[in-house]
Amino acid sequence: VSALADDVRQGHRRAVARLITQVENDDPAARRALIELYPFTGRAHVVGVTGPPGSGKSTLVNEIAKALRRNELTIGIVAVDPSSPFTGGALLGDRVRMRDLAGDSGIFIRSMASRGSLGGLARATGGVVKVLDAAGFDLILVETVGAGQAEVDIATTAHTTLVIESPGMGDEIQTIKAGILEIADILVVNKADRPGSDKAVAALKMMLHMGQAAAVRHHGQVMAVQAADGLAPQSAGWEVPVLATIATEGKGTNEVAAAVLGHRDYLKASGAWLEREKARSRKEVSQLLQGQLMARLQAAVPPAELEAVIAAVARREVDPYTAVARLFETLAV
Ligand SMILES: Nc1nc2c(ncn2[C@@H]2O[C@H](COP(=O)(O)OP(=O)(O)OP(=O)(O)O)[C@@H](O)[C@H]2O)c(=O)[nH]1
Ligand SMILES: [Mg+2]
Repeated sequence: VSALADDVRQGHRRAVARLITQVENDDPAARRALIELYPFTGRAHVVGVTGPPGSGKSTLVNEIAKALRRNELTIGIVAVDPSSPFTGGALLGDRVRMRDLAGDSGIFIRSMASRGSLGGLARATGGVVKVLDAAGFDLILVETVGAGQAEVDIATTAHTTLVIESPGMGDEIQTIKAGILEIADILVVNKADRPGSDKAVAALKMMLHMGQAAAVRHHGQVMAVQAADGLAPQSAGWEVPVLATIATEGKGTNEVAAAVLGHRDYLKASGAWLEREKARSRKEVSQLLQGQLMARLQAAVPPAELEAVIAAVARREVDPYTAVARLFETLAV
């Protein structure tokens, strides 16, 4: 076992920080360390926190972490910033906000900025979570801005997914997507000090109960819209709680922390924990396979040749099925 992996296992903060940097940079040394560390992962409770920009995710993560520290749990925090125009300056903001947690050896905070694609960021996030898991942190909070694929990705990485909404922001129409309700294990309406939060809580509860898949919020009003029925419940035996918080005042945040721990107990007792581990592993293995297959294809077929095949398909000289079958023969897998 390499010295770095060993130091990470013993929870040495500098080693943890160093390996995380290597993971972010996609350093080959990081892969070796993750291979060594993998047997020591799988213990941490991974909690994804997602929701629209500015809904209060970071403030809430800060408060949940504080509440869980009072239960003697050690906490890793990963803030993923997709560098969208909405979140410019979020990294600095997060650092300032989380300063009151700094200096606590039971907490490790890391902000990640995306340099490459969202896909690259998701892969790096998975690696960072493994590092913190192997380092012995009991619970890892991962904040991602709710932007399409990212929120779905986090739901696959996490055991527990928190979706944070905030009541009627301005005049724009906000939609609560069906996907959001499907991935949420715990729903939080933050900024309960603002008007419209009671309505938002009531609407979300109603949507959960009726299996309705979409709502439109307009001018602070919440209207449920009937969508395709037959929406599968998130998981049998777990009733998704809808909680109201004022994160800036620490109100309702103990209840959110309790719900997170309650969901962990539910997952362990019902066997759903293992199911989620399997779903995550399935996704990870298939992504790695796809990556390797693409790399092999690119090595075997020069780009110009691939372009020629694509052009031939476009000209109807060959059908795409036959073209791909021939490409695979070149691969000889
Ligand atoms: N009124 C009110 N403001 C809040 C509350 N929670 C957070 N805020 C404020 O909302 C703003 C955004 O909070 P953040 O915690 O940065 O939100 P976020 O979802 O992490 O934002 P991004 O990471 O940029 O998407 C900040 O100015 C917070 O102080 C709340 O409960 N009530
Ligand atoms: Mg944030």
